Amino acid sequence: MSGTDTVDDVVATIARSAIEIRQGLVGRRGKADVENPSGETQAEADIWADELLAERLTSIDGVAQYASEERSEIIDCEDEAYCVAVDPLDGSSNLKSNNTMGTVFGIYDEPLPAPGSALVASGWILYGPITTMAYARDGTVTKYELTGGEPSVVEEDVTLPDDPLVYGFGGRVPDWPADFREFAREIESDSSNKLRYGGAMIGDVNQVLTYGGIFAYPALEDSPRGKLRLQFEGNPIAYLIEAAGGRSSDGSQSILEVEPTDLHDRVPLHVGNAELIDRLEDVLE
Ligand code: FDP
Repeated sequence: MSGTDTVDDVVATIARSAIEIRQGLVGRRGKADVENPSGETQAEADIWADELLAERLTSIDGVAQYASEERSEIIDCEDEAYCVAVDPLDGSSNLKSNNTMGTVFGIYDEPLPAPGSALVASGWILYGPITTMAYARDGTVTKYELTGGEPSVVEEDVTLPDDPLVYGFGGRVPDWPADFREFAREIESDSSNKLRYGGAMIGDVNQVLTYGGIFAYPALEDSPRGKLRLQFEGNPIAYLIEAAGGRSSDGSQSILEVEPTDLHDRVPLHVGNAELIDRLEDVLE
């Protein structure tokens, strides 16, 4: 991962920066008294991590655009090739309690906002007991451990385990539409399934990648597009889970097929083992 093309350079830069981001969280756990384009109060660390990634990624040859969940406008660069969308700190409300968080990235070969079908690579960093990266490119997923030097591969050709084990659903239960509630009850009542919900999408999706199962942040009664952002969260997660043999859905189609209308569009997100997403789509029909 030392960098042989623009995509490699982008991923190597994010992997290196992740170590600094992790260390830089110390002293930056407070609120910044500013809202992001989705109306959420930003943490000091959200803004800092976004600025650090913006500066580094826009200086890479071949990067045409940088966009982030934490800024309203796209940064246009002089080069024309790849457009990078990041969620610099996913799950930053976990900063206060010192629980898992992540960094999510998608590399598109079309100007943003772009559909997930324009992704050429995506991945996430997980700030857990150790720092790891899951990375998808050319239909395969690789897991790395990051320590600051060259990322070390811990698993190649990662696929979702065949027998699903875990589930995690975001949003308040009373806010779920009746059909999603029915699906959730069905999953909960199967004694082979265990609840895993930590409040940071990346931590919860990484559980699904590791153990098999399903993660969803569904449409809500008063927010039919759910909470998660299509460019920065939905598409990169869907691309990786599909590359690992799973499925993604916005309720009726792959998230990668959703046409964006705005950079900060939201999307109902459901990802996991194909059989569970098939069942979900049957119930939501
Ligand atoms: P956060 O607001 O802390 O950044 O991306 C948004 C996100 O976290 C996801 O990581 C997480 O799954 C979800 O929001 C949590 O939302 P709830 O507090 O509604 O459960």
